[in-house]
Amino acid sequence: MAEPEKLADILHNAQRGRHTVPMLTAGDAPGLTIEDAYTVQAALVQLRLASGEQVTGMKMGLTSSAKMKQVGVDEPIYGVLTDAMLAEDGGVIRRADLIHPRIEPEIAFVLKDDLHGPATVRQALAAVAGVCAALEVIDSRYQDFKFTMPDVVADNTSASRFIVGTPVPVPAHLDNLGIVLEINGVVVETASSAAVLDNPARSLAALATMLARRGGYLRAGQVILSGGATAAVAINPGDTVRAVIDAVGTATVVVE
Ligand code: OOG
Ligand code: MG
Repeated sequence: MAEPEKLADILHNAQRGRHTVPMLTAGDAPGLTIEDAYTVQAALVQLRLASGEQVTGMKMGLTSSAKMKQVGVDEPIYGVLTDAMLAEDGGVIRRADLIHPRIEPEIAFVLKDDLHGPATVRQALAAVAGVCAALEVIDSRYQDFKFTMPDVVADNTSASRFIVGTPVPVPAHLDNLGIVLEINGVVVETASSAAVLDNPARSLAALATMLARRGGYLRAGQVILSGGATAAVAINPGDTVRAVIDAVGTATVVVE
């Protein structure tokens, strides 16, 4: 592989310059493995930290068949969330800051304790302070939003913006909650929380387990996105987007 720092630079510059780049596997790093890709992702996050951002959470991706089908990649992946990606619930994001953004409704967890993997669903839930409705804005740095699994991992799993609603205590059952994505009051996608690995708490446990393989863990206070339950939808200036999740609540953002 080319130097991870060099590959991270390509993606960092694309994000900051709001332009796409060819897939790394199609040019600078044809033999990029998943393992290498997580090293590139870590270097990419370092570039953000060096410019003053702080890690505030993590995200799972490709945890539902709707998402796997949309992008043609069929294994869960994870990425890192920073404070610069967080938009306020009910707040505004600017289309002009982004490349070709898409939005998806998710269930998020807020942790009250550190969580080390490998973890069971029960252990994962024991570390949870609350559950929130969330929206994730993904914005692949690759042309036409097309990538292989190592490419999307290196690109911090397309992470761009996220919005979390008010946390509520963990509902008794998380495995069959209705999830609705509305744009300008019109329902554009619906799903059950079962779409996310049968239960979004399983996604949280799987994340802790995957992180443990690289010596990482989840920290108290972090927000964890469990993965989109529906396909992601393109957003445009003027859109008001809302995720509505049974027994959990809502998260809203306005695109200007
Ligand atoms: C990769 C990110 C996937 C999710 O929730 O499944 C993701 C992508 O679709 O660009 O965030
Ligand atoms: Mg997502």
